[in-house]
Amino acid sequence: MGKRLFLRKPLKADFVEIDDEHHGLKRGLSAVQLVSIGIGAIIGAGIFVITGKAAAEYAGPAILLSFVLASIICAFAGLCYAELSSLIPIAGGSYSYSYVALGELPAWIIGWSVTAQYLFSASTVAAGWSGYFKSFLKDWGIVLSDTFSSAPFHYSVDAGWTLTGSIIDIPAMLLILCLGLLIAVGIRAAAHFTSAMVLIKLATIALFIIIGVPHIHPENWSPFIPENAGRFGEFGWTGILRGAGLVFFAYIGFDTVATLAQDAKNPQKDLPKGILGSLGICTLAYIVVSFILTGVVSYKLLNVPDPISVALDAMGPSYFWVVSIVKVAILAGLSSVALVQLLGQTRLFLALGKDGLLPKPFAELHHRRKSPIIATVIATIVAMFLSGLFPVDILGQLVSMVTLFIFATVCLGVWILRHTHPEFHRPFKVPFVPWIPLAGIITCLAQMTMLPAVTWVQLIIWLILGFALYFTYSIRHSKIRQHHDR
Ligand code: ALA
Repeated sequence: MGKRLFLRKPLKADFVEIDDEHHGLKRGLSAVQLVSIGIGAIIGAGIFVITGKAAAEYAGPAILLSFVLASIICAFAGLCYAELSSLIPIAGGSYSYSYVALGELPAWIIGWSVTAQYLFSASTVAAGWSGYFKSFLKDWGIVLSDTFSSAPFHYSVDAGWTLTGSIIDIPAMLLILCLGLLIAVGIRAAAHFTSAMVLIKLATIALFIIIGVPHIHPENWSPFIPENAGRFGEFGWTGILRGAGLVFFAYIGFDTVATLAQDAKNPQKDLPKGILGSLGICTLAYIVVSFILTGVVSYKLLNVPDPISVALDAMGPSYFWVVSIVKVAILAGLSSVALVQLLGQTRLFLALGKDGLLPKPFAELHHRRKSPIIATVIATIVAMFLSGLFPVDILGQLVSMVTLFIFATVCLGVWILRHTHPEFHRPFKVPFVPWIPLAGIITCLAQMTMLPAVTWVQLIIWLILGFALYFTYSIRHSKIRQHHDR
């Protein structure tokens, strides 16, 4: 029994499908194109939304150090992703890598965690989108009632879960609904529009920097590292660490570059350039933006869903047009990130359905549109519900938690496969094994311990649900088991 829980997908088998799905993208991607795709997938609610809460509650102006810390963890994990995706070029990302490296049960746990990552991050970004949408409308004299445009629940370490008086966040839900419809009609190409968004996002950031600099009040940076409030994670050095756990969300998406191993012209050289290049550029952008943000307004004012708006509004009415343009660009950028996350979820459901770990309908394609229609409907409904009810920070923290967990497993996978399959051809190899994978595992686990206790509770509940589903359904329908028992 124990052994069968860890049945591995062989690397070369009839039922391991080579991933042709992402070949809608041009083959022969250069390093520059990879960097651009990475930036397109990375920049989103992390910088535009979560930075505010992380600065206001945990790190103060030192939030920029949190960004640096988080980027180092991502660099370790990014290299490990690159090796696995070049070695195991099949659909499903980290779920599939773990199926080959670690076996079925760990793969299910990862697949289930990636489900949380995608669904919750699509919802996080949608909730962030709603904040900017309201702020944009307000500039034009249209005030949406909070009752129907923000989450009914709020969580803080001091007060625990409280009711906000709102009922539901309808704009966030509508955004998810529209994206779900786009995916349902088979508009996979829409995902590629993320790379087109790169210029818009970078231009937005550049504009924010240019108009922000003259409005900096250096006294807002003092003290740069606010004194610890007497509790772990509330300012001081532990606050920087906890802030890093939160803003880690801002870097999610670079793993997309790693999944393009088959499309890169020269994976050995270009993948690390793509991953580290996009991470490097985003780190720089994040540092400068957070520096200016906390310089223009006091970090204490940033605990809102649209912190960039707070800074822009503080610059005065003469910037009205620029402010409106920046807000529209942020709305467009956030929509594209949410789209990619939701799309990723439908693909993952498809992979889990094909492997028999989720019911068959998850793997069914619409006869004409060839898109996984049931998977799309389910993912859309769940994400709508999450984005309508929960606040950005709670959703974002859970996403950071599960992503760190996934990254640690990916790093472990590299190490294990070097031992079990040293003979396989690896178009890209992580240097200094086992040190880099080990550093990845340790830093991810350390970062997980920095996140608030409530996030651990959520992770544990999510994993218990996953185990329950596995032992009641998946174990009896798994394709690989049926293949093995034949
Ligand atoms: N990194 C992405 C964002 O910040 C998920 O929205």
